[in-house]
Amino acid sequence: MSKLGLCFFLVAVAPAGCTTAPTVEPLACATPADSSAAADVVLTARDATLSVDDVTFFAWTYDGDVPGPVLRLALGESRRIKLVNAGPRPVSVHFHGLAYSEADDGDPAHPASVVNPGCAHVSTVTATQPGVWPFHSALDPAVELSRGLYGLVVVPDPGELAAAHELVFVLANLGIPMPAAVVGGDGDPGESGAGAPTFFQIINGRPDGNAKVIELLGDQYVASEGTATAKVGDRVRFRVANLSAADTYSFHLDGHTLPVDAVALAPASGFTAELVEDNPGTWTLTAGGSFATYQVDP
Ligand SMILES: [Cu+2]
Repeated sequence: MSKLGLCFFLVAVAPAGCTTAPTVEPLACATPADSSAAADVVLTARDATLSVDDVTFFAWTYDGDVPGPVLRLALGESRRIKLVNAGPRPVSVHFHGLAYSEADDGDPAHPASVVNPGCAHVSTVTATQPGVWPFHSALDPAVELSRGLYGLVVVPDPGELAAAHELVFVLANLGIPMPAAVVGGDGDPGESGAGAPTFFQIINGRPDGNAKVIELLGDQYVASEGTATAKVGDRVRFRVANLSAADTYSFHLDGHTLPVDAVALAPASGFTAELVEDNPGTWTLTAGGSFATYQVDP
């Protein structure tokens, strides 16, 4: 086909112009049957822009937000977890603390679990020990974690008492912000951002006191805007995890004594702490350079 003919053809299908016409071959799906397979949980990888104050983040996400979902599995329970890739680049999911077969590892050495754009993969995981366990994409974890591609699995200890409030705090950093004006630009806008900060410490996906509230409601963890609250006399359980790629965070809650006052959390580690609330006030919960607010009513 002549160059002119090709250009005419492209104009016909793409009115935006015929300057560049990338002919990208779709990548094959490693596990094509998984696209229509049943699952207990579906995670959808997709890009999202998150705006906080005057800064916009170009994030890579599970299910459109950072952090991704917080799942709850009973000890001994197995789940089929389907990762659907609605984003533009390969993605995976790699679980900590759960049992799974080698093919579901999610790293590049296990190609069945690498999910190309438009594809899906079902992993079967089993909760074999109580804990607060991260999951994340493991194709280039340092980059993927700093973009937001992570979530949590909570496996409650069967001996735990019922709590009035169970609050989740995910400590992390989001490394690639951009000014709002860059959103929608050509190429990968996340790489732009002259004059913008280049690094944010975040709690529940947001910097500087904007932490989302992630709370157990019934048997699901639900994220919302606002302030985490409890009242005097409530049993309050905290699930805390560090999803940064390389930074250890010191987690501290003002006005309260958790089992240890400041918990040093290495990357990819988590803990559970609880208390019976006895100290009314508006308290600050700090980790690294970020904070969240926790309000205790009398
Ligand atoms: Cu990991």
